[in-house]
Amino acid sequence: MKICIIGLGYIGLPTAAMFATHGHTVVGVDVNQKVITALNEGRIIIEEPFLDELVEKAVTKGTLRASNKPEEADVFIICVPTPIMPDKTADLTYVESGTRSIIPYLKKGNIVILESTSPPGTTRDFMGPILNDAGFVPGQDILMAYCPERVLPGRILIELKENNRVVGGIDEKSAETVKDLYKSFVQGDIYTTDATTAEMCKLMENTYRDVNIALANELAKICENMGVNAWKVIEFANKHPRVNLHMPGPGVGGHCIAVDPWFIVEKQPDVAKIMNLARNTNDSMPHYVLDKIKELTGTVSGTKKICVLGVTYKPNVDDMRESPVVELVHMLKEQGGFEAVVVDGHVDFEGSHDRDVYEAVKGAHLVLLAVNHNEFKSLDFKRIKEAMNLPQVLDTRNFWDVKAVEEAGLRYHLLGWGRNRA
Ligand code: SAJ
Repeated sequence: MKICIIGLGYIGLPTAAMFATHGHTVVGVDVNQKVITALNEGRIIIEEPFLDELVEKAVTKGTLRASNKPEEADVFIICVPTPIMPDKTADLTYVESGTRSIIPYLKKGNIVILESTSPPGTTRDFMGPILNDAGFVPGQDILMAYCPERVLPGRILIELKENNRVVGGIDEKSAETVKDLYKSFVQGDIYTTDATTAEMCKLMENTYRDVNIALANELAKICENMGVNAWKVIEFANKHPRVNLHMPGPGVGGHCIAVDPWFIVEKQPDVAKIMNLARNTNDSMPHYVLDKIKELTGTVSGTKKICVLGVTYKPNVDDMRESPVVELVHMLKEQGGFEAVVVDGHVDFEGSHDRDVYEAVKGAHLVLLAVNHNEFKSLDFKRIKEAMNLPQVLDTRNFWDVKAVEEAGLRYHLLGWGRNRA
């Protein structure tokens, strides 16, 4: 089939490359000229394991190319962002413009698929009427379905292939046809249902994770107050066959988990109470860490230098979207009295990319381990201790070995461990 994919971001591009290497011809459409130029030269501009090779293979084979506008095809897949607005409701502007952009190229019998994470009802009640008004009755003139992605950045290509998927059709024929299409590269099971159920499913997967992380963050605060180590509680409680406590941390980032629960809350604000509270609990974590930083540097007179290790929303990715660490660094600056020096080779945040850890810790009053990137695992703690003005670390990820850190002469503080308050 000829497939036209609208949006070549973290999901659209890998999906395009998969279809293009599994028997289909793909044209990817994006508004960003840099993405188009790179792709047509067989290159990519994001960091994702194996994606560069796959894209190069497809472009060389002639089955994948990019353009700045849609063209006629058998299938249209919309993979655009659905950002969140200040009032915590979904901004469907790009879903709308993406949908409208395909209308001039649409023919009867085509398949239209939405992949973007969207509030329940978006496919049937938002996209459907736009296409209907343009003369294409969904289910009658065109097939239409919602088919959410569920991949983890850093493992996108593996998960695109191996994960199970849900396809929500506007009718049964749409669901079955789209299921067959994705079978070209999906090795996991594909389950079919209606579009709104599939939308709710996608949102609930991330909400489940968000609520569980909030529970872990609440536990971390409780344990700090009670002189207990939350990480030990989690480790041992998870030995129970039906318990899977998540991990505390400086907050929840990324464009999925920190956003998706709001898309359910916006539809049912009076009912979705736990989801709302969990979001607010996780959003409070950067403030909580800020208070800890203030506490640990309270004795320092003059500017307090904080060396922040990691600024991405999670380890080993080059993505800073909704990163709680970015928020924390901004808060430190707004406070006054703090100098924050960030080290992160995955992204360039105020010079973080080329900064050396041992240079950055010089004269610092606290090292904050904010993101557990692999390269921060085995540092020379003695060297760090010698360079610092106040030799102490705050580990927000339970990443370092307390003994190794303390043997080097550094004081070790762990988020969620109230050992000094026992
Ligand atoms: N985090 C914690 N504690 C934990 C787990 C995560 O604080 O125990 C934090 C991370 O540090 C990070 C944030 O949560 O800031 C989110 O990271 P993540 O690895 O949990 O998830 P994402 O946002 O990278 O990807 C999620 C995945 N959803 C689920 O695992 C249910 C992925 O499968 C989805 O495809 C993706 O959202 C998406 O696109 O919706």
